[in-house]
Amino acid sequence: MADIHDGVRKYVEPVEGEKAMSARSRATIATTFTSLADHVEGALKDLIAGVGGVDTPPLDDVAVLASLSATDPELTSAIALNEAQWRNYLVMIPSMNVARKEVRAILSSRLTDIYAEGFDITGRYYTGTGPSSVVEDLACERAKEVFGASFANVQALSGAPANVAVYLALLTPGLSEFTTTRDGQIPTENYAANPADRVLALGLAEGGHLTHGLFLNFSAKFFDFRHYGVTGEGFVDYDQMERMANEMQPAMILVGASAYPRDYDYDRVRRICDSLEAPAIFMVDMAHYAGLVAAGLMKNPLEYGADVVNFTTHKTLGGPRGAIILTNDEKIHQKVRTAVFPGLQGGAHFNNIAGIAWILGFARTQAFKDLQKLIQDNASVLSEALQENGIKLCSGGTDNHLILIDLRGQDFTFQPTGKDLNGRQASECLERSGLIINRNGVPGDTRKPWVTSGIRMGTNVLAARGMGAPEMEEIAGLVHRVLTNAGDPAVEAEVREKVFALTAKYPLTV
Ligand code: DSN
Repeated sequence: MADIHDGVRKYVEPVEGEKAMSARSRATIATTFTSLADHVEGALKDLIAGVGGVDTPPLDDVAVLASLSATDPELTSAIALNEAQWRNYLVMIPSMNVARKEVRAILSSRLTDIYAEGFDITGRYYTGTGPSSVVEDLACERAKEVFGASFANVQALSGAPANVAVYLALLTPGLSEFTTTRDGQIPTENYAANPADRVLALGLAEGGHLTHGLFLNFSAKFFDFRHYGVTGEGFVDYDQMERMANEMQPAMILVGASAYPRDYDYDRVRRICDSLEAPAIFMVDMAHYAGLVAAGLMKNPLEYGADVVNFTTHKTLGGPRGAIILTNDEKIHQKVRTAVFPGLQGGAHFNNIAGIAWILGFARTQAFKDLQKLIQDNASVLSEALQENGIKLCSGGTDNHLILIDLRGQDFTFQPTGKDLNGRQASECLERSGLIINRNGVPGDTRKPWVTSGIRMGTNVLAARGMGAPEMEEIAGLVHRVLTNAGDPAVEAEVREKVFALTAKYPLTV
C-alpha cells in the first residue's frame, strides 16, 4: 500500500482483543484498501489536475487540492482512496448516487458561507441575504413545478430533520412507551396521562426507516408509533393498515420506505385516512424514489391526496444532500416552515439549496428522464437476472430502483463458519469482491439490525455510469458467484477483477 499515507493505513491494522466480527470487518476494509492501492495515485493526480472528479473546478480549487496533498497528506490520502473506490468498485447502495460536476461545483461556491435565517427575500433576519434568497426561491419554484405542488420547503438539512419538522409541525408530542428519563424508562402510568399522538407506519424490518418509529429514534420517543407490515408475498399489507388504523385511530398514517421495492396504493391509504373518527394526516416519505416520481415513472402521491410529501434530494434524484417538503395545503406549509426554522434549525445550507435548484432544473430535461428510466429498467433487468440465477427476491421483483434479497432458506453458506450466510457477512463478501451493497433487515427478520438476514442493492450509480441490460446480467452472475462461494478469497479476487474491468469500461464521467 505504498500510495496510502501511514496515518490512513493504520486503521486497517489488526487490533488486539477485537471481537471476531469486528476483526473480520477490519480485514474486509484492509482488502478494499489493498485492492485499490494501485489506483489511488492516479485518482489523486486526476483530482489535482482537475479531471475526472472535478473537471470544471470553481475558482482555485485545483491549486488548493494540490497544496492540500503537500500540507495534509493524511486527509488527502483518504480523499483519494474514496475517489479510487468510487471509480473502481461498483457502488450499489440504493440511497447513494453520484452528484454531477455541476452540483459539486455549486457545493463549493461561496454560498457555503451564507447565513440567511428566515424565508423569502424580505423575510430574513440578516442583511446581505438577497442573492441567497433568490437561490432558495428558484429551488422552491422548480420543486413545485417538477412535482406539481402548491408549496415547497427546501431548508431541512436532510431527510431525518425533514421528518422531524413535519412531526413537530403536525403532531402533538407526548410520552410514549419508549420515552426515557435520565434514570431509565418512564413508568407506564405517566405516559398514559400524557399520551403522544399516534402514527401508523411501515416497520423497519419490513422496509421502513429509523425516523418512522424505531424504538431508539426520537420519533418513537416523542410520538406513539405502531407498525403495519407486508404480506407473505412482500407487498404492503393494506388490510392490516386498515385494521390497525381502525383500532388505534392514528393522527397520521405514514407511507414510504427505505427498503421496499414496490409502488404504493395511495388511493387506498387516502380512503383509510378519511374513514377514521378524525381524518388522519396522510404523509409520504418518498426519499428513495423521488427521482422516479419526478420523471413520471412512479405515482406522484400528491395526485392521490397525500397531505405532505417529504424526500431527500440525493438518492434517485441525484442532487446534493438535502431535503424537500411538499404540500398543497397552505396551513400545513406555514406550520412546516415554522417547524423547520426556527423550530428545529438555524441557518439552512445555501450551497446545498443551490445544488437542489440545479438538479430540479435538470429534472425538467429529457436527459434526466432518460437517466431515471435507465435506473428503473436496470433494476428490473437485474431483478430478473438474479432470479434466473436462482436467487429469491422479496416481493419477487421491483417497481423502482432497488432490490431486496432475503438470504434465509436459500442455501447460502458462509464458508469460514459453515453456517447460514447472514446479511452482514454477505455485504462484506461482496465488498471484498468490489460490489458495494448493504446488509438490510427483511420481513420477519429475527436477526439483530446490526446483522440482518438480507441485502439491498440499487441501480442509481450503474445507470449514471451508462450501464444497461447486458451489464445487469453480468452483475447478477457476479453476485450469485459471491453468494454461492461466500467467504472464498479466490472467488472474491476473481470477481473483483471482473468488477475492475466493468468499471474501466464504464467510467464515472458525470
Ligand atoms: N439510511 C438511508 C438508506 O440507506 O436508505 C436512508 O436514510
